[in-house]
Amino acid sequence: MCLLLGAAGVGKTLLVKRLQKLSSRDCKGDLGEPPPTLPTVGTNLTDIVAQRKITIRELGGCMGPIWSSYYGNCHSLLFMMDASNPTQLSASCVQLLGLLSSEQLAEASVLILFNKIDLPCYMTIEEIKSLIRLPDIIACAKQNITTLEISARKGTGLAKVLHWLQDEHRSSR
Ligand SMILES: Nc1nc2c(ncn2[C@@H]2O[C@H](COP(=O)(O)OP(=O)(O)O)[C@@H](O)[C@H]2O)c(=O)[nH]1
Ligand SMILES: [Mg+2]
Repeated sequence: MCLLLGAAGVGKTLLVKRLQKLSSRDCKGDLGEPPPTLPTVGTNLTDIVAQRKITIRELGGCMGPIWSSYYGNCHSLLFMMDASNPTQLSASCVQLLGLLSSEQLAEASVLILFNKIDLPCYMTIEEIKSLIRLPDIIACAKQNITTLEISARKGTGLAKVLHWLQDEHRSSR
């Protein structure tokens, strides 16, 4: 099980739809137009077949208070932030610190995704790093943390997300 967490509207649903398309046989590198998404009510489960079946559970930002009830069998964690929204970044950072300090997630591998880099006003990873002091966060965390800049809309970086998932779930429990 892979958990996908992040504030509302950062692009989680679009990401899973894109990953599903990307991993399906009929996608020959062409993602096409981004499919419409509706705000997720509660939680959303999606299976992706990338060599083996990986189930991604999206949990909406407003479910933050009960995120921890899903930590139990979480092997990997995707944490998504909106790189075009500096005000939301700091709030997301607080949520991220909470996740990283959770005992139940101590063994999980973490991929932090900075989405929406297709927007003209997005912050680069360097800017975000200094804003939320990312190097300190990574140095203090028990987990293995990777970061990626992506655009779920344009498809930028999504192949790397899929590879990360494949790697993490290769010898999965
Ligand atoms: N410009 C841009 N918009 C995006 C991107 N990813 C998602 N969106 C849009 O952001 C909105 C919220 O997306 P959604 O996947 O429902 O967010 P969720 O609440 O995190 O599940 C939708 O209108 C998406 O089309 C992206 O990479 N770039
Ligand atoms: Mg959603």
